[in-house]
Amino acid sequence: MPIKIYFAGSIRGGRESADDYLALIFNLQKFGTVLTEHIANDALLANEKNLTDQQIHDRDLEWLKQCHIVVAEVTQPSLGVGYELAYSMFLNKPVLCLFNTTKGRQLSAMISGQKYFNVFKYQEIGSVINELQHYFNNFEIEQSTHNIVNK
Ligand code: 6K6
Repeated sequence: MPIKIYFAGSIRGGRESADDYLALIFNLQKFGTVLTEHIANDALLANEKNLTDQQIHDRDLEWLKQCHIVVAEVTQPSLGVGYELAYSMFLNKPVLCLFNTTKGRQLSAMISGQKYFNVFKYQEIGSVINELQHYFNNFEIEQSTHNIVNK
């Protein structure tokens, strides 16, 4: 069964990191199915506008429950992403947060101060690709060793 990945990135919080989301989702698709491909795709995102906020919220939480791993790009502050991170912890999902240190921002202490989240700081997207490879290799080894079934 392919790994289901929930990618989180800012939408209404601002789209300054949208190019990074595109590169990240492209690379994440090498490791599994990205449930939230629309986050980097403006055409798909436009379709989302046909849904009510409640439909978006309920659907996204359903995907969060189904996923095996959460990967969040957290450079651009976003209430929605913060909420998804807290919810992921509540659901016991493995979480990898990616933070670009070159954008003049500081990561919220509520994320960097919570040991549950794996925070990877990067300067360019190439180094994230290596980190993803490492992270997903470990995840697969853990899954086969402990026969973890993520619900
Ligand atoms: C399109 C353009 C403006 O609003 C939309 C439709 N909104 C959303 N569509 C899909 N997922 C959403 C939407 N709004 C929030 N989310 C979820 O919260 C995504 O999974 C993102 O990871 C996160 C973004 O939250 P905000 O607060 O930055 O919007």
